[in-house]
Amino acid sequence: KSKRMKFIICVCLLLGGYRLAAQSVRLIPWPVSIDVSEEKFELRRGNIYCSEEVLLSEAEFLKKKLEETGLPGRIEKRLNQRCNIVLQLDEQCRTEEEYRLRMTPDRLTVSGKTPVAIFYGIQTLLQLLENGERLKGGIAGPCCQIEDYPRYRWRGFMLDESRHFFGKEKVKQLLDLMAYYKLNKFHWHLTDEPGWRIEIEKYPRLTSVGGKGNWSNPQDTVARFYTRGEIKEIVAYAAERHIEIVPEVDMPGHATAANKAYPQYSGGGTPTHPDFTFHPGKEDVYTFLGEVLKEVAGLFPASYIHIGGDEVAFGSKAWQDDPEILQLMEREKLKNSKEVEGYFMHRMGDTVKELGKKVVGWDELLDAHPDTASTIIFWWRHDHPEVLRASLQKGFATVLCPRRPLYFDFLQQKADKWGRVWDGFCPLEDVYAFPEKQEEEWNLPAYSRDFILGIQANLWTERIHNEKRLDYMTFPRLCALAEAAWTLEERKDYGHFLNRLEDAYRLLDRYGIYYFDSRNPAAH
Ligand code: TNX
Repeated sequence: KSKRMKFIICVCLLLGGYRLAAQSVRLIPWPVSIDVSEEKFELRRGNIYCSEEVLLSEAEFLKKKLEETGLPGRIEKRLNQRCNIVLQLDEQCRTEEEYRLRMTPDRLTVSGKTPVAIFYGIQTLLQLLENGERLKGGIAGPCCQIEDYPRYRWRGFMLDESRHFFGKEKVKQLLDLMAYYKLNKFHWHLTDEPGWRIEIEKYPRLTSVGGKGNWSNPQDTVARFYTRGEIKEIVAYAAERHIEIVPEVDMPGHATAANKAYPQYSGGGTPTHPDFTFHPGKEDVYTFLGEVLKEVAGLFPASYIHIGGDEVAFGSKAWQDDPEILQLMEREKLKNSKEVEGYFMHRMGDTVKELGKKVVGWDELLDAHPDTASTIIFWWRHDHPEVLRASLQKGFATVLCPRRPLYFDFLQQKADKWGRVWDGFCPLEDVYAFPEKQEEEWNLPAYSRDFILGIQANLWTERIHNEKRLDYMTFPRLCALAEAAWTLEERKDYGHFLNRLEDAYRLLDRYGIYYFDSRNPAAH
């Protein structure tokens, strides 16, 4: 009996020891499987070998990052004794993004089926180095064997630069951090009421006139926007980090900035939202927006264009007594403004498809009955789970970005002073627990879950008037989002995550980012 007891105690100690060892390695997002051994690696330089030419850009990326941490790097032409980092394609991995990291004291090997998988292996490696033990002229840490792949394919973050404009350095910093935490879609909200932020060659007034003004200061006299050159630069920067940028041109509502530049396309609005809509009854409007989308499609290689479609009712009352819209209604047998909106979205959706792209829209787009094969729905109205159910039941690829808990313009706690509230807050813990915590309320049929493409957080910026505020509202919620998007449900553990956040805080300090500190959540 006592022998058996001893055996059980031994097993417990071993397992406990293993758990502790695994927990001493701190990664965000937490991987699918990790084994930590007693052996240690020591890295004093990176002699990187990659098995195929397609991996060269990943090797270059790694080399640059190693140099930033003070380790000299070089890319080796042939596999030899010196090579202590090996990147290699491996057909055994099942999915596109799945990678493996094998470590021995003298070699770290990252493998995967595709360059993107290798890229994620590199991010994991960089985190291990970031959190490793600093030696004189090197970094050491325990050898780990990791197998990893994401829970969701769409791991997104949206930034609204119409309400306030932040510029390319801030965007690049966000892309850096997104990549580090394995997020892969950057949704760029570039047009709305206060400002139009993307240069369109054919319609220069969109930026020269529409680019002036922001939420805090509508009278701002400087036009703030991205030139075509800057857009290309940022797209390339994101591509190096395997982030796809999804541009949004919001229509037919939220169109005020464009209408300020070209009043002939305005469909009117209300006293609180003047010139809020594009005019759905004028053919010229479809030509104008078709040209805009054509340029946008040329600038962004992503296979999607987001055409908005949200909150049109804020301005479409003005349509009710417009003679051209009444004519359109008669001609197309449309009964009300909602159907006019559907007609408009259909036509613009067709334009997007003709450009060879998929249509992305806010969940109101469902009312226009788009086709399931080429449309992605963004469910944002958290208080309408029936909309999510409808989207999934009809088979639409659906991205979950409900206001609660995924709107990062919403406050994280009661004490915070400046931000939006919607019958509650969006605390770190709720972001982390998404979607399991909410899922019970949605009542989704099991099969319909397969249509959930992924999750995304949205940073609207009416109340984000400077970079410091942007940082405070984004971090570390972005880390929680990343883990919610990547880590398998059964591997999530909030306590463990808070522990690992220590490393994120150190990194954010180094970046000079002003974040919400979960260890000391004072009001800001
Ligand atoms: C709703 S979400 C909006 C945005 C606002 C946001 C503020 C959505 C599709 N439309 O225009 O900025 O709420 O939280």
